[in-house]
Amino acid sequence: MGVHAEFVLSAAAPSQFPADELPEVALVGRSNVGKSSLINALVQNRKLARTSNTPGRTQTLNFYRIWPQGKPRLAAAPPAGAGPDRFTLTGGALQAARESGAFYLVDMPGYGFARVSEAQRRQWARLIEGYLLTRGVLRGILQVVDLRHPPSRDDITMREWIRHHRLPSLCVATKADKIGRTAWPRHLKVIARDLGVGGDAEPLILFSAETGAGREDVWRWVTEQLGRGNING
Ligand SMILES: Nc1nc2c(ncn2[C@@H]2O[C@H](COP(=O)(O)OP(=O)(O)O)[C@@H](O)[C@H]2O)c(=O)[nH]1
Ligand SMILES: [Mg+2]
Repeated sequence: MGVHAEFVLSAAAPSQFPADELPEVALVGRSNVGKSSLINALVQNRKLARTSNTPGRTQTLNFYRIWPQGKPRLAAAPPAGAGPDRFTLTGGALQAARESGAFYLVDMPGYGFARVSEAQRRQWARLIEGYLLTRGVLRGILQVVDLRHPPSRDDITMREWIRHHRLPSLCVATKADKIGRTAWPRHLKVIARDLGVGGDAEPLILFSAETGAGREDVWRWVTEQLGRGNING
């Protein structure tokens, strides 16, 4: 059976985050960089996460539940009801999820789109920082950047923040298919230099949602993180 992935919920505040305590890996990166496409490519489902050409403004965290070995039949439909509880796995379904290594990929709202107010920016920072620093089940962060361009000021700030807080992270340089292969090493070098990534502690991987390049590497990193402890535990 292949990987099964399902959208679970969008959360605008911590009270709305899933409560079933499966481990989580979060994706950060600027709006339109390719976070949703990376999720779709990773689980090989083009229709799971919505991708778009226009930078989205929704300030929500989107939770996708991933079943690496397929979804067991035990995991029945969630009970009806209101609020985040209705998405929460319980009993036999939760047990099955744990045993089969299910986890969440969390698509974070993109940073660095131009026309937002200072108040919106602060709200964004509170939501993101609150999540990344206090989420007990968080196991790692995928920072997504564009292989074609030098990292933006926001990419650098994000990387420094991740490093400052010693959070385990993988830097993924995506859209590799948009430039020629012979240019890859040169572009990777710029990203490694500007972000200080590429070593063992903060690895750098080339990716393409279009061709699937780097998919196995990202999957392996995520799997390794899931086998480790919680980072805010
Ligand atoms: N050619 C190519 N296009 C990509 C890739 N990743 C994302 N895109 C495109 O870039 C745009 C933004 O992608 P999306 O995943 O929605 O970005 P997000 O805002 O970070 O979630 C969409 O038009 C995608 O089809 C990639 O690896 N290769
Ligand atoms: Mg997206």
